[in-house]
Amino acid sequence: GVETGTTAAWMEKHRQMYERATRHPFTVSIRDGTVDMSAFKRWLSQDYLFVREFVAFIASVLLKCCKQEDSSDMEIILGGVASISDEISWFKNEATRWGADLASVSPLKANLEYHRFLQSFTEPEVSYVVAVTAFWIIETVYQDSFGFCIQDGNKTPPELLGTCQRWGNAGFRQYCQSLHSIVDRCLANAPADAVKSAEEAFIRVLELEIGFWEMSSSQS
Ligand code: HMH
Repeated sequence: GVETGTTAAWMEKHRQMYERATRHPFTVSIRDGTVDMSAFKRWLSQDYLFVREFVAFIASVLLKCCKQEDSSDMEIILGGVASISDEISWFKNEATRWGADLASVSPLKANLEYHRFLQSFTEPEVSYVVAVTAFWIIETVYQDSFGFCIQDGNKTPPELLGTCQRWGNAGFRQYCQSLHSIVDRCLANAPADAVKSAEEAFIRVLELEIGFWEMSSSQS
């Protein structure tokens, strides 16, 4: 039959959770044009803090990649490092536009929980395959969520199209596909215990992403 990667099997097995992360009422409300703008601003400020933590995470993935015998994935991951720099500037501009004060924002519970998860990857004991799996699914949840907001039939408010395009554009989709290929190749060569840890990280990211949308859309 057709050869499918390990990630395709996970996507099947955890489909419901993947749907909850990528078709969350918050992002669907952006697509429907019914989004509560105070929720959007909360998401924006909280995601700025997330992205600042994400820098150290990507750096740790890059470091693990460079320590591999075959470091040919380096260019793709460096692309992620480069785009995060642009992303931080984008958040600052966007916050100004929406009147959100980034200097005074503190991370909410779900965000702190995500920070702790990201920080755990800086341990040298965490293998490259597990880290790059987490990296791929973190980026993919945003690509799929915001990509949906710019697909046919959307009623996304024009002032939010820039946000959706940031993660929904073709270049970002291509970058996620490159990460996907890396993950499937690494998993194909990984020992069973590493594959198991990678699947656990995959599930944990989905849970944390759901929690992040929940935090953004509901005042708690
Ligand atoms: C919470 N997940 C979260 N924020 C992001 N910016 C991304 C994923 C994608 O970079």
